[in-house]
Amino acid sequence: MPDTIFVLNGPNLNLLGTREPEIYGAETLDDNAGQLEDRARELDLAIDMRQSNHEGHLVDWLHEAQASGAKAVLLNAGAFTHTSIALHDAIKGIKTPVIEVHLSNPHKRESFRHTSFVGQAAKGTVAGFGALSYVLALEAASRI
Ligand code: CA2
Repeated sequence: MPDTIFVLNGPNLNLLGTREPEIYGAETLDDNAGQLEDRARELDLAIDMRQSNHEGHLVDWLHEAQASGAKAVLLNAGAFTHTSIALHDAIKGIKTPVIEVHLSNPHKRESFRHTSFVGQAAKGTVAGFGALSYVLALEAASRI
């Protein structure tokens, strides 16, 4: 039975591929999931990929990751990254390692994206490589 990695995506990431391709790439979230599944199979891992526009769902899923024995969580919390103490506390509240993921590099963007409450609690961060950020984070998850 392969270990499972939760891949949690926050608000507006369901719109990927429809707007702002210069920032987020032209691929949809499903395209990204497909790429990730391919690499996961090679690493003998299973992916459980979800998206929600609701902060509480992401909190519940972080708790579920621990309860279900997932090996790690890849978390792109979208704009909640920069606002959510609840996600910060949820990450600190579980033992499952959480890797922060971003398509863009928030540090190259507006100053309001420079603070990450997720990153301050996460094991590490991969950002700025588009869909490849998720794959690189999966590599990290497979080694920790
Ligand atoms: O770069 C990332 O992955 C972000 O987490 C994406 C968030 C942004 O608020 C973070 O600062 C960085 C935004 C996701 C919204 O994605 C859209 C995609 C297409 C059209 C509209 C929004």
